Amino acid sequence: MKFSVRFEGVTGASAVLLKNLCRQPLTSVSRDAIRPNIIVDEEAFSGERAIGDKAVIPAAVAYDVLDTYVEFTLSVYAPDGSAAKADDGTLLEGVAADKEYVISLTSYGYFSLRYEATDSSNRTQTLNYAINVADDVPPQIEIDGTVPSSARLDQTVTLPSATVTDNMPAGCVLYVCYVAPDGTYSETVDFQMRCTQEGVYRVKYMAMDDYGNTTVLVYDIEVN
Ligand SMILES: [Ca+2]
Ligand SMILES: [Ca+2]
Repeated sequence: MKFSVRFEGVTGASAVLLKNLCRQPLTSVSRDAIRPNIIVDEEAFSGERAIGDKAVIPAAVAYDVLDTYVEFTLSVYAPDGSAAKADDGTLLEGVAADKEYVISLTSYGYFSLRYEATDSSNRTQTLNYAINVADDVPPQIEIDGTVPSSARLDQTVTLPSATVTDNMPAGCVLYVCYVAPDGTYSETVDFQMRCTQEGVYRVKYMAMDDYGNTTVLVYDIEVN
């Protein structure tokens, strides 16, 4: 390696100390202790995607100051953890990362990308990214029985339980709450509600998934 530097207007005794070159400290240590550098266009992975979209994974670059040999690979995993396939049929596990790939986002959740660059001293740099395929499907609620339409004053009503299903069931929650005739809001405990006022109680079964998609079923119970 050869380069020249020229300074102007310098007077007196001066010296130039070169300490660092492309993140590689210049020391008397002869071994290569610095991991390779990876350059990825991160913008390519930003934002939320819709199911069925195609994602372009641009070609990335890895370099190492002291090493012309860098093994540079990419692995892409679908939300279920399996290795993703590019549209051209390539199984994206440990493939060359300096190539562009296109994948079809056919499942909800996070596709994880892992870049790994290793130099010949076996020093590895890893970068992880994710492509987020937003869930836009609200959960479904199935009531396990029938919500009564009337109750007596001072009765404790046991509401039927409910089953929630969703395309991404992990993280789904179900709330069962009720609004008394005077507007007081309460959450049921073990599906039980106490009817202490005359009038119409409004019962709400509300299911929400991890992405905030919500389904609400509303029932009225007349208390007298
Ligand atoms: Ca190195
Ligand atoms: Ca959902």
